[in-house]
Amino acid sequence: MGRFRHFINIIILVILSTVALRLLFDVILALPMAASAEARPIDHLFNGHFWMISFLFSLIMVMMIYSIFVFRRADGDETDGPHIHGNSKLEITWTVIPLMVVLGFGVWGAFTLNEITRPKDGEMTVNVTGRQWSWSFKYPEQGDAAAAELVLPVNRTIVLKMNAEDVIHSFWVPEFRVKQDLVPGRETTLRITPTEIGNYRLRCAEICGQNHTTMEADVKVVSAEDFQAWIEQKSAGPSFADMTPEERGAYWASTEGFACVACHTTDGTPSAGPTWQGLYMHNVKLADGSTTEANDEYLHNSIIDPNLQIVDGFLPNVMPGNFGDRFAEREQEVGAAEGIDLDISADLIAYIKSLQ
Ligand code: HEC
Ligand SMILES: [Cu+2]
Repeated sequence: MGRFRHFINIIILVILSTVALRLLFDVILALPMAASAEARPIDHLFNGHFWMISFLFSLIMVMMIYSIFVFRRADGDETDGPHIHGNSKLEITWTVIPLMVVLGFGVWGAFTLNEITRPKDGEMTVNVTGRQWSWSFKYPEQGDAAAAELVLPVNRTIVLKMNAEDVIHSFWVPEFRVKQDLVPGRETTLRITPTEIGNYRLRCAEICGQNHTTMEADVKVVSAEDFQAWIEQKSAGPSFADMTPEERGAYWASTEGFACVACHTTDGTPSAGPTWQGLYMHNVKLADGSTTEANDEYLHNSIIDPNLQIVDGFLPNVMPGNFGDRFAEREQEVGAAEGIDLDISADLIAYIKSLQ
């Protein structure tokens, strides 16, 4: 068999193997559905990479396996193989071609990044806050409506202005493809143009402590009319004056309020923080060995100044120390809107009291 035949055989095998691998990737590395305009150029880039990976793997494996079988030593052949001292032409080729390909992918990637991050017409801003271990969203163009779920109108570019309150988090909805870190002390932005109405899940993609895996939020892409209706209903908000202190406390503890539930349960199981079930007026063992009664004053101090007394078996500096300020801000907002005097800490204590 002439040299030429081996060439042809290898080329045919490499082509077949490349196509087969690329098709296999569609099954084993299948991407989730694409639900944003940004997903299209990114998926093209993925496609290019998948072809390149399939080709390179095939090129190396086909040549290796072909050689093992076709050029194996014949029975009784004890001679040495030929000595080869480099091949400049080959070496220049296998340096220059990969260099061009890598540069090509780099340029393609830069164009893609520019396309998905550049400002678009008719953008809408949503403020995103991430903290251990919850998300909250504010709509500054819709009267600062606040929510614990991210509701977005379809086919409109959304600019997420993102801030972290404690450590680095990362905003990631796989169906939107794009992903961006939230960094304490620095606002980061991310642009998304949702194209498919539906329900998705936001998850934090940066390991951020004990309850990192539960740092999720619902994402709903809805029609423009449904978005308007949702905003109107959100802006109306709950009427705090009509609620009992326990009801208000449950609301403050929820992800809609201050997300205490990211660390505290009401069913007896400890989480990052102690459970609230049966806490009120029971004895609490503290880390310094002493015991104290969980009365109103203790609970109030535990909420406003959590590092003052640490519960035995739990860590200091996990519970945020800024609830005092955040409560005062909210009390003022609600006070201005409803003309009532709120005491959020007292509401929370009333709620904890009810969890016997
Ligand atoms: C990021 C996690 C986290 C969040 C969010 C959080 N806590 Fe805590 N909490 C803790 C930890 C950890 C402790 C135990 C250590 C300590 O005593 O400070 C604790 C302790 C407490 C205690 C004392 C419990 C006991 O058994 O004596 C109370 C009361 C409390 N938190 C209330 C709240 C309230 C109210 C909120 C929401 C406004 C809240 N916490 C939000 C982590 C958290
Ligand atoms: Cu996180």
